[in-house]
Amino acid sequence: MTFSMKDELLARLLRAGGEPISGQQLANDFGVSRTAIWKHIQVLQEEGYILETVKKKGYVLKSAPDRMDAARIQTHLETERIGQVIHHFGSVDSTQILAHGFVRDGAADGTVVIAEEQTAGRGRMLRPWESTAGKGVWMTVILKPDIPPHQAPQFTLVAAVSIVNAMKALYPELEPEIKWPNDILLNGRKCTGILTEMVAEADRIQALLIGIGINVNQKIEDFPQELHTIATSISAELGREVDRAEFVAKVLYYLESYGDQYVKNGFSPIKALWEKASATIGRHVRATTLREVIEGVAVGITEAGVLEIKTASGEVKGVYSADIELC
Ligand code: BT5
Repeated sequence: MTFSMKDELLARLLRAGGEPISGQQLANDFGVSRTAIWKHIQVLQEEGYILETVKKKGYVLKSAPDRMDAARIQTHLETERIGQVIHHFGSVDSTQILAHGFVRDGAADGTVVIAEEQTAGRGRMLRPWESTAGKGVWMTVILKPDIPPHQAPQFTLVAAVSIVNAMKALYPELEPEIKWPNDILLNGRKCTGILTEMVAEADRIQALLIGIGINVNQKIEDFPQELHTIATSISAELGREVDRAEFVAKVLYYLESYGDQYVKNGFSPIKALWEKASATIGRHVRATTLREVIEGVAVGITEAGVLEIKTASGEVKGVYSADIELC
């Protein structure tokens, strides 16, 4: 794992489980001065970590705010690649924009860019994505799978299945459903959106940027008025707040496991999981594409992840990309 000095220090304090660690010990271990350690302790305090100095014994972590610092996520991480490098930010315009920069700078496969707040979070076709400070998971996962560019959209479905399974694993009382292609619904309201972008050459993917926005600890009143009836969060449905760092680690675990399975064994196993969680299949839908509006019954998805809609005339039409209304 790649840690910044602050994260390394936080990881040590978390591992100490309430026992004091002396400033001198930390200074020796990190090969820096005690003043340097103290400066990082101050940064942690400014971020809301409550640290006490026990005389002659050292620093004790008393309580931690709900934040997604790399060290916090990595305490729960069960992956080999995804999340080994995590860039965590306070406020950014969009993790997607930042991730493009990291890709240009040669980011490793599995690098995660995550923020507490986005001021210009975006959805598909540059629609705004509401990203309240400290309440959600706003992250972009950079992947470098060995697949041809035309398979990239399937990774949206891989990500959807991963998030659904992470939710079910940690909060079994929830019943998440996937609305093709990129929404996850809880009780019919949108809780998650996924935006998959790609940097590619003609026949080779250089990097996939999987943008994931999950409403976690918002109350309905935290959303802007226009989302009050269409959006929800994990905590609004559960009736309690949850630990975002633990949840992120679980999402990354399933993303690695299903992503690897997809690259190795193809789309079939993912398709089966996707269909199990689908809110779309078997429903009457209205699909608005860039060219037309198609109405009918969603009958399935193909091996390529294309949605098939059977219209009133009996014709089955394939939809590659659209906004779907469940009628
Ligand atoms: C999406 O677009 O659903 C993809 C959203 C991806 C967001 C992530 S956050 C991390 C990364 N960085 C970014 O800048 N983006 C990604 P789309 O299907 O186009 O849906 C957008 C629509 O969802 C908007 O027009 C609103 O109606 C609605 N919406 C906006 N914010 C929402 C929220 N927080 N919860 C539920 N619905 C929302």
